[in-house]
Amino acid sequence: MVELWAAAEPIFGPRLLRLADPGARNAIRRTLSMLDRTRRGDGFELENEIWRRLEGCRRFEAAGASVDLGDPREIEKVHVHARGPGGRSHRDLWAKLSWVSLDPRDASLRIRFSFGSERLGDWSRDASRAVSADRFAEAVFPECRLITAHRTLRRTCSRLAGRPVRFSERIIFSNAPGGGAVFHHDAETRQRGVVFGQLAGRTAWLALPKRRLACEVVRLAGRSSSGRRWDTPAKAMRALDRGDFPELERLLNRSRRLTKALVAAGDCYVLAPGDVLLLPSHGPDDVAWHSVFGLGIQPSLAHSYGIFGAR
Ligand SMILES: O=C(O)CCC(=O)C(=O)O
Ligand SMILES: [Fe+2]
Repeated sequence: MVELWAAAEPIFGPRLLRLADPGARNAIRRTLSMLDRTRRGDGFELENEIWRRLEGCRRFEAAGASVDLGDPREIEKVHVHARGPGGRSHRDLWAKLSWVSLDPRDASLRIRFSFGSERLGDWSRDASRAVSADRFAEAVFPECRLITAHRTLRRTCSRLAGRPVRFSERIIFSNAPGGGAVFHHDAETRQRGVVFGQLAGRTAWLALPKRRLACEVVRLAGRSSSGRRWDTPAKAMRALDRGDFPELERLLNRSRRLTKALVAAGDCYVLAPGDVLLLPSHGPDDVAWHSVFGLGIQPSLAHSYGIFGAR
């Protein structure tokens, strides 16, 4: 496993999460029904839902709701202040509900927990406020504990990261059938990887280290008319970074040839409830790239957390 992690290979953990627990089952059912209400509209407001879920919890104080008109995918952002122990408080923690895709046919949703200014990247600079945002996520969605309180999973991530870890920048994903995320990576400063836990429904993943993906790009398209831009692995790595070549985008996200080649090479994972996928990230070139598709006929539910070194 250590070798896979070092090579930025995804690590699949089948049937790891304890979904039989009745509390967890109820929490998952409740969240799926909340996401259904979001899709239907019907006057659903995340703000009301959050305050209902936090009733009697004195650690968080309402701080309003907003919508970023510059982000076409955002539906609603709910802000709170946290009352910390010893009077210490953390201001402007938030939960942001948005569509995953810009494609109106894709009803996939996500809820991200973070704090402060998104555009200024506050999340990357304040570990103690991040821990408050993690607690906020856990207070609203107790099913977080399926991952955060999983001793073996936590121990494994710590062993791989070489130090104790915290799970922050939490995102809840609900992929609609046929919807999901195009090829991307999650390399961020200080983020050592991502842990993704499937709680309901199924998702299919194409996931592999960027260096191997670059080799596939060369093999399948390096001799095409515009392929001179990616006819060596080194050039393909840079082309992947740029992300603005329509032909490369088509190959990555719309080509049967690439999908077939990756499936044949063992780079496709189908995640069922209870399964976990770890996506290592050691830097911009040594990171697992991935794309995700919702399977089945119902929207899925999953949690995805950034893995960070704990202080
Ligand atoms: O489930 C999705 O739509 C995307 C998941 C993902 O990219 C991640 O967890 O890093
Ligand atoms: Fe991702």
